[in-house]
Amino acid sequence: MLVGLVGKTNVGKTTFFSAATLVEAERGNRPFVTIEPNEGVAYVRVESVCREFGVSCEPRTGWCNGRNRFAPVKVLDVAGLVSGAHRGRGLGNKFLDDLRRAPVNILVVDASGGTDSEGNPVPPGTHDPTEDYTIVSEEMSHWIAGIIKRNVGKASRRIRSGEKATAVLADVLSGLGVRKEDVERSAELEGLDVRRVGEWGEDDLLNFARRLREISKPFVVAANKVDVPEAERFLEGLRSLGEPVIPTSAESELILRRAAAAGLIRYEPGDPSFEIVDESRLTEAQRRALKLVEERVLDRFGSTGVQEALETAVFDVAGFVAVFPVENENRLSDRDGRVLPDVFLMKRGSTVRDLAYRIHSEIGERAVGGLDVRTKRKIPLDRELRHRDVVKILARRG
Ligand SMILES: Nc1nc2c(ncn2[C@@H]2O[C@H](COP(=O)(O)OP(=O)(O)OP(=O)(O)O)[C@@H](O)[C@H]2O)c(=O)[nH]1
Ligand SMILES: [Mg+2]
Repeated sequence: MLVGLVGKTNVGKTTFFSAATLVEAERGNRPFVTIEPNEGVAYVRVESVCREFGVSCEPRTGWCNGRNRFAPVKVLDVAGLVSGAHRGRGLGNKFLDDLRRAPVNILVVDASGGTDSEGNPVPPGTHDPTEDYTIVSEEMSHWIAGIIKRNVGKASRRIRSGEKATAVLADVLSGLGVRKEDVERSAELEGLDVRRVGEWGEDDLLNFARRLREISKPFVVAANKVDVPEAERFLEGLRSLGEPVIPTSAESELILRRAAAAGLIRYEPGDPSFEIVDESRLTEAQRRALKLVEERVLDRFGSTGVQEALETAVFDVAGFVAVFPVENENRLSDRDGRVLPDVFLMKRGSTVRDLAYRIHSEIGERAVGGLDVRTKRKIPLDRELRHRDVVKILARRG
């Protein structure tokens, strides 16, 4: 599971990335600091099943605090965009290709209104951040339109030779996770005939790409820099854009995660508060920074929002479910006795068979069904997985 971070330049994407993954990467208050993408692992919370079964998790990756199991997701931070990127402005938009594999993107905007259209710092409150949103959704639409354009000759030939038009176009865009239904729906909404894609004008193509972007590349908007008081006035406007909006302070999350890693505070991602371990170990500057995070972010918004943005993206928007595979249904362990070693994030609609293949292709081939460990009932290979299922795969001997 990959979550992409997109946005205008200088809005805090890399800060969000570092806060979520604790991977160091260059940040700075100027446009185009990031050039090459940064990839790291963040964790989303899944209510753990260990308590219910009276066992203790022994995660291979991530961790469990008895309440929540933290499941790994990859996060990709890419270069920033400016308007006209598809015409080569700024760093262009070709790097969006890196986001092909992401079923959902977090669109980071500077909700404080403190960066202009070009990503230059301006006084907070002077730039409307809904424009940050428009720049990115438009550039993503141009990116999709560009992919179709590059392939339109080949696609038209395939259609003329009898292949179904929607299938051909979905195939051209399959790297983006676009499905036939998405192509059909977008064309229908725009009143376009996919069989004649070769004759579409620029506007037809772009309108089609906009629809397709909405349907197949959804956003969660991270309204970032809410620690800056001016952000308050822009939240309503951002909420009217029709996408989920999560107020975030990536900078605050980074401060908290680092302080926790250094043993200065007790804090887990997503917590509404933190606890100072030992006052005397804090410098005056650290004490002041933590106080600001508490007053300006945690007390007002309930959390830094970074965790909530990730979880909204993975579970609510991309619709993934978390599944716990086990080999021993009594001990909830793998073959080596390791208790609840994994939690897999699986696409909505994934089945017991998909889980078997995810464990190992050979297990996938030998699987004959599953066991729902909660009910101890057998379940068929085509049964859809549900969030927090605990499943044992039943397989023929190899
Ligand atoms: N006040 C405040 N500043 C933030 C926050 N997040 C990031 N910043 C600041 O915003 C500036 C840009 O941060 P980056 O993370 O480098 O932004 P980016 O979107 O990755 O920028 P590019 O890679 O250059 O496109 C830096 O000065 C950060 O310290 C936040 O939550 N609050
Ligand atoms: Mg960056």
